[in-house]
Amino acid sequence: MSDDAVVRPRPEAAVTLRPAAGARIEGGFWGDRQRVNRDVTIPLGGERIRESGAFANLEAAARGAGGEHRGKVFADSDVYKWLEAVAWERGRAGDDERGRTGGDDLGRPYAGDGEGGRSQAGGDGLARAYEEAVALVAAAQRPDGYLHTHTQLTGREPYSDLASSHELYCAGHLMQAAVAGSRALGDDTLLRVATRLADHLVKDLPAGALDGHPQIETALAELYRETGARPYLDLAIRMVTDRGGERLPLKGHHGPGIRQDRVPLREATTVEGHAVRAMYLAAGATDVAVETADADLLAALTRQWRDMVATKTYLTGGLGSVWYGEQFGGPHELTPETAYCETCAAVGSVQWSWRMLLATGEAAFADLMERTLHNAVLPGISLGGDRFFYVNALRVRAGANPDDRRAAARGRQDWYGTACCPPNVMRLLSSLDHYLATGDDEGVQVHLYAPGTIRAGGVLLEVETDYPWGGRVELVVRETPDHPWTLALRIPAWADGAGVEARFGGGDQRADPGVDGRTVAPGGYHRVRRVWRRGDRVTLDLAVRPRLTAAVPRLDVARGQVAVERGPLVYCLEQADHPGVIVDDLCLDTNPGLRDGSPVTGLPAEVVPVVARGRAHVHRADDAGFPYRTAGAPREPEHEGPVALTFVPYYAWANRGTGPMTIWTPMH
Ligand code: FUB
Ligand code: ZN
Repeated sequence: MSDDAVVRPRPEAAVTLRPAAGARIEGGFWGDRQRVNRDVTIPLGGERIRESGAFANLEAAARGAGGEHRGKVFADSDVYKWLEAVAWERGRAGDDERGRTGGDDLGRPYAGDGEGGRSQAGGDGLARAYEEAVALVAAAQRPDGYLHTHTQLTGREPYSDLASSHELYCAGHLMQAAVAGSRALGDDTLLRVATRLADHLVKDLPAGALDGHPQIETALAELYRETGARPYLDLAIRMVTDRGGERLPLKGHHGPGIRQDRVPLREATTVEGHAVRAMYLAAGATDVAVETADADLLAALTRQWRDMVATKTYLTGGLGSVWYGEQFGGPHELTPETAYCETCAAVGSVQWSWRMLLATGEAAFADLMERTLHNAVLPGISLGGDRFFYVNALRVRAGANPDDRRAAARGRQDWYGTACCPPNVMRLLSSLDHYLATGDDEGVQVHLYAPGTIRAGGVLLEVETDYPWGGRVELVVRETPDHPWTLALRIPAWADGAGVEARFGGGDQRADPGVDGRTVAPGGYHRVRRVWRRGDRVTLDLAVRPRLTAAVPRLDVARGQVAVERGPLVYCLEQADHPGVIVDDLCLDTNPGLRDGSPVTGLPAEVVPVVARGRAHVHRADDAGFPYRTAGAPREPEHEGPVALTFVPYYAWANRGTGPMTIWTPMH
């Protein structure tokens, strides 16, 4: 995106923010991940959350009992995120029952009264578990609408410790679950709970009060969209405006930045502090900017987003390089082995970029979403869907200390005492269909490529692809209005050499300058406007092939090193593929280059590895002493070689045991 790109809020973006019932993933890369999410992760997550005591807290609150609260102060939010995931998932199952082309339109999903529509699909155990949990949440709510089990069970005064209590953070997650229940299932049970709590906030929250952990801002905006109740949006506006005034009390060594309270959002030039909090706040502020057509606020957010991408984003899209306080580091402080890259921060980043995309239509936002989804969200969950990473390091050294439960060196974990990440991945995967495409008066914009269908404004597109393994995407027009409309296809910034060609049905075989087989420019949308006919077919070739990526010099921890990427996927060297050598010692020969390899043992057959030739540095006996020597002093032999290098997609690492791994590989 160029610096002078027009930044203008588009109030209609609020409409497209509604989930795209008409966009539907059917199998393929993401469909597989969604299937595992539905069949393994969501049921298992429900059990783990029950074991953590979060349901017991709600039961105790429902009984009006005081006493012990189990788990973290934000334990309620685990239940709410899980409920949100289940609601979206059940909505998708409902789509199955309606048939593939069901739903209404990108802008008005689930419209109508559910004639064959909102079945209680997923009909079975999941539906029952959902309904019981919703009833429990409703029962736990105080008669005056207040709800936060930690406060209720410990008898603390509501809203008396907002800097730490996470009361509004939990309220926000409840609201998002409620919005999902309403949109996906047409069920307003949770929505009624959420609006009573929101009304309590509007009435009883002390003037100027803010939560130490932003989250509620975007939730209030969404609740406003769902209900039309303006006070909810007004409260979100107030919270976004008041932020940055150093209002929150400080704790320990932390300054106000960690709680996003150091610089007012309109003045901020970068992101700072706790990465998840920063992302959630930015997403909420973008909602506010769009709803109020506030161009200044959107310009400030754009500035911050650009600076984040330019100086504080890992190659994976991961965010946060400082473990202390789970924070952003300084510019270009992007050390691979101490990367924090919390999975939740990646989820928050997708949410923010999605809102920026809707507000501006700029492809750069979709580019970051795609990078982050594949390489920063997905690594947070195992291929089997039952083990998780909270922290996503870009490098693990031989002998790395596995003591901290979050340490990548310890491998994926069954669950975490702070279990924010797993249910965040669940809700994102179960709602991923919503992020594929948008529609407006111009036509249809396709942002992410997955097999399935896209329905918008009288258009029905069928998409076939095995992306990201292959770069070919076939889009077939199945239904179309008679008037001209524009098909906008995102060409990712990495897609040098991408091409588009078309076959028009309906007897119209004229060449079209937009689709004549020529190469199209990466880093934007390729637009084709015409009167379309059923059966028209556009083929996009995104030229997916292995490539080498280097970092700017200021990112000195990566100087002299390269990363392998292929399409939207970042690759890594993993110990499992390099017996007899240690990954820490490997370096890459760029001659004869990179090529696609054959399937590797222990990973699904469709995973395309990248192979290359490399060498291993010799680790000599005297290297085990003081590991420094006079610069330039001869050291023979330097290398053993050649070594066959196998790079695998980073998201798939640590599924075959945990050992050394690196995304950046030295060139010598
Ligand atoms: O504070 C709630 C969540 O716990 C944060 O978003 C995560 O970073 C973890 O600290
Ligand atoms: Zn998390």
